This record gives sequence, structure tokens and C-alpha cells, in this order.
Amino acid sequence: MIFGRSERGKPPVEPVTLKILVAGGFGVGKTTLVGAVSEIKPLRTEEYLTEAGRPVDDTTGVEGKHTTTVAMDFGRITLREDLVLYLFGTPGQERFWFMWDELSEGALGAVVLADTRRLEDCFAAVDYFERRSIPFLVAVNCFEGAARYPEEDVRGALDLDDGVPVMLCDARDRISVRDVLVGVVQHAMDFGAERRRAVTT
Ligand SMILES: Nc1nc2c(ncn2[C@@H]2O[C@H](COP(=O)(O)OP(=O)(O)OP(=O)(O)O)[C@@H](O)[C@H]2O)c(=O)[nH]1
Ligand SMILES: [Mg+2]
Repeated sequence: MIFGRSERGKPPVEPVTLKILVAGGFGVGKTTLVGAVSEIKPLRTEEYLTEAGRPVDDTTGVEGKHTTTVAMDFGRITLREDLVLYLFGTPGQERFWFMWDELSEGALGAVVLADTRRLEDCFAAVDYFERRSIPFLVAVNCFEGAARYPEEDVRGALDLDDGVPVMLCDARDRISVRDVLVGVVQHAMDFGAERRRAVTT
């Protein structure tokens, strides 16, 4: 064959693409997480934090933070040759939450990123996914200087169901984030299988 693909090589695999959300409170590291693993230049919608926003935009613990996500982050990671994840980072601040419904459309699962110094900031995200039966796991972003708590303590504080995985991670580290994403895909698949069993029995 002169034109077209060589027949010797295996035909390219059409990858399965899955949509994963990255949610959590303000400044917990969602944009950082998407940027750490994305193979494409992540799409960001960052705007500068302003003086006017100071009373509501609490940067305690993340004083180096100067921008915030106003719409979404978008990135992509190939987990396997036949499995590609599209990552959608949600805006953390309450005033942009109207974006969440749009972003969660068709999502397989979600990562709720948490900071143990202000765990309460992720209550809303946990609640959001529980209500919509979207499978999620909680990934604790281990900031330096933040106390480390055992998984059980985090689970208790967030009142999570037993089936919800809790993982520790570093949102800046590609390998660590990759492990979290593998975890959420695995959990979403188990969750789906469980639900199908519940329906058929
Ligand atoms: N030390 C440390 N700093 C981090 C880590 N993750 C993020 N940061 C810093 O924390 C700040 C917040 O990170 P972002 O990724 O913008 O947080 P976000 O969750 O996207 O914030 P919003 O979109 O505004 O809600 C930035 O200054 C990061 O450099 C981490 O794991 N350790
Ligand atoms: Mg962000």
C-alpha cells in the first residue's frame, strides 16, 4: 500500500475519554492539581484577587495566592493508551458556583480536594456530589505546615460514607495527582457496578 497507514502496525486504539471534576473550597489547590498533570497547556480562567474581594476571599494559609478561578480549569491526562481523562477544575468561591451544574454534566466522578486547616470549606462540595449521586473521593492536599491527620479523622470530620475513599496527596506533584485520578476512576467504576447490582437485585 502506497497511501494511507502501514498495515504492519497495530491500528491505533480509539481511547475511552472520561470526564472528571476537581472540586473543593477556595484556594485548596484545584488549579495547581490540574496544571500538575495536564499534558496540554491547561486552560485557565484566573483573575486577580482584588481589594474589594478581601473580606470574602480568605487567603489564610495560602498567602502567596494572587489569583482565583472564575469559570473553570481544563486539562487532559492519558492514564493508559486507551484511557484519557478530561479534567475540569471548578471555581472554589461560592459566588461562582452556578458553574458547577454546567461542569458536572456527564462527569464520571469527582475529586474533592481538601485542606485540613479549613476542612469545612469542602463541605459544600461533598454535599453537592452526595446529593447528585456522583461518585467522588476526598484527596487531602498536604500543605507544608498543616497538621497531618489519619484518614479516619478526615472521614469522621466530613461524615463520609464508608465507601468514599480518602487519599493524601500533593497537588503540585504529578505522580501523586495521577494516583488520585486512578483512585477516582477505580472508585467510580466500583460505584457504578454496585449501583447496577442494587438495581438488578
Ligand atoms: N505548599 C503548598 N502550596 C500549594 C499546594 N497546592 C497549591 N498551593 C498553593 O496554594 C495556592 C492556591 O492554589 P490554587 O491552585 O490557585 O487553588 P484553587 O483551589 O484553584 O483556588 P480557587 O480557584 O481560587 O478556588 C497557590 O498559591 C499554590 O501555589 C500544595 O500542595 N502545597
Ligand atoms: Mg482555581
